[in-house]
Formats: sequence, C-alpha cells, structure tokens
Amino acid sequence: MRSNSCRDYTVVIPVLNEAEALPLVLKELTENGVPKENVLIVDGHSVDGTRKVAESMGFKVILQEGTGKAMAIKTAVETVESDCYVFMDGDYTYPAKHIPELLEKLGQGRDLVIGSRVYVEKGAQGFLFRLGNKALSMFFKILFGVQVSDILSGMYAANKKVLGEVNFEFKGFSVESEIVAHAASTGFRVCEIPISYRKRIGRKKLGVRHGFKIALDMVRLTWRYNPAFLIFAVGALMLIPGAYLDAYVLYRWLFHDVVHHVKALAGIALSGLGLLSLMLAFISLYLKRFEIRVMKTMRGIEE
Ligand SMILES: Nc1nc2c(ncn2[C@@H]2O[C@H](COP(=O)(O)OP(=O)(O)O)[C@@H](O)[C@H]2O)c(=O)[nH]1
Ligand SMILES: [Mg+2]
Repeated sequence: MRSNSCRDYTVVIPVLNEAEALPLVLKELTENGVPKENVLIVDGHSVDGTRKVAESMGFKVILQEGTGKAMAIKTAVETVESDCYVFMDGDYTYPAKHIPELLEKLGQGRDLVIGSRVYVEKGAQGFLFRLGNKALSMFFKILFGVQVSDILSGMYAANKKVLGEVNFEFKGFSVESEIVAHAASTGFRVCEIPISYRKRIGRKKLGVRHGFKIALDMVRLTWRYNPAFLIFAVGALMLIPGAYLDAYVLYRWLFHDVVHHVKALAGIALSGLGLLSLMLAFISLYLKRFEIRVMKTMRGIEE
C-alpha cells in the first residue's frame, strides 16, 4: 500500500450467481496484496454455490437485505465500519491492480473516486452499452455539472462520510448514479482515474431495459437535487409547438396573405414562455453550480 493511501478500507463485492468468476476475482485480490480481512462479499441469495466457493477460500460472505445491487451495497456499508470502501464486481471484469490507485486518491483528500473504463478489452462492452453509457454520462454532466466519463462504472471508492449520507432510495443498477449525484451535488470532491476492463465471465445481468430505468432515475435524482432546473427544462419544451406555430403563421401571412390571429397569439405566448423557461433553467443550473462551490469550500473549512 502506498504511503498516503487510505489504510482502513473494505473491498465490497456484490455477487449474484458468480460461482465461476468469483474465485478468480478473490485470487487476484490476494495476489495484489489485499488481505482477506479487508474483503466483504455481499451475496444476493445466489443459487449456484457462490457463497460456498468464497467461504472455502477463507473470505467473509454476508447475505444482503432485500434484493438488487443497491441494497447489497447498502447492506455492506451498514455491516462493516471502515474509513473507506472500494466497490467492484464479482465477474472478473475489473482488475484488482487498480485498488491501490483508488485508495491513494482517497488518501489525498478526494471523497469519491470513480474508475473510468478507458482500456476496454475487445468484446467486453457491446455497441449499445457504450452508446448508452456515453449518453447517460452526458446527461449526468448537464444535470449535475461534473464530468464523469463512465457513470455506470462498478469500480469506485468512497469514504464513509459520502456513503453515510446516501439514501439508497434508487434500486438496482442506479445505485452508482445516486452515489455520484449525491457526492457531486453536495460539495464532495469527486474525481476519476482511468482503469482497464475485461470481458465478463458468466452471464451479464444489465440490459437495455436497465439503461432506460437508469435514465429515468437520473430525472428523479434531478428532481431531488435540482428541482428548479427540471421544472424550467420541462417548461422550455413549450418552445417546440411555439416555434412551429410561429413558422406556420409567418408562412401563411407571407405566401398566402392570410392572417391567423389566434394562432399567432398562441405561438407568441408559447415561444415566449418557452424562452423564459429556458433562461430560467440556465440560471438555476448556474445557481446550483454556485451552491456546490460554496458547499465545497464549507466542507474544506469544516475539516
Ligand atoms: N448482491 C447482489 N449482487 C448483484 C445483484 N445483481 C447483480 N449483482 C452483482 O453485481 C455485479 C454487477 O453485475 P453485472 O451483471 O456484472 O452488471 P454489469 O457489470 O453492469 O454488466 C456482479 O458482481 C453481479 O453479480 C443483486 O441483486 N444482488
Ligand atoms: Mg460486470
């Protein structure tokens, strides 16, 4: 372990039917100098003997409360007290060699460090996944003002202060978005490091359906952390029918010499309100950024 690293840490591995991949993951942890006592496996009631495999290798396994990945992470944080937590999948996709790098950033004063999958093994991520992840990350950047290149990454590290504040209200695979959204919008220091990513062993659980669910949950997260933006962003949608009506009325007047009074009024009203909403949405984003900067400074002063 490097000198200015977080020393009191737990590596949390949520698993659901990973009997094939988990032994490789655990072996690699040991090879990379992670003591067994620092690892906690959270099982989602697997039926393929995952628990047995891990226990026979001398690792600690607990059963999660409820269902889904989010509840597994919540269970882990509530069960084990550590200064820092590192999360990774049990499917042998995330190399253990990145754990010291993540912990080092926490030791240097970051609160949440995301492993961004930059070096991706051929065939490890499908085209749809990459597109969806890019879109979700961009969406996240607009909503929360932080540049996160890989919002769906399952390898990240956080200190207990951040995790203690997260509500874990968003189920399943939205847990990462919720943690990052909370950290980013309440002044915690978030950063990313480049990591590598391998092809999964065993069957994947995340599908296109989950992508839409995560996008919807991001809107719900916006409602929680920046409601003014959401309201005005929806209001700005009035620009679409407004502009359409304006164009139509103008066209009819110029080329057919017909004047539509009611349509003209409606068009002007809609586009006016839409523009106003758009401006207010920008202002609310700006104010939110300002609030985050203030909170960051205050957290610095507290420490
Ligand atoms: N405890 C628990 N682990 C889960 C659950 N769903 C998925 N996992 C684990 O969470 C990790 C990520 O799931 P995975 O299918 O690899 O999703 P992906 O990496 O996003 O494609 C894997 O280690 C899964 O075994 C669950 O409901 N409970
Ligand atoms: Mg995975």
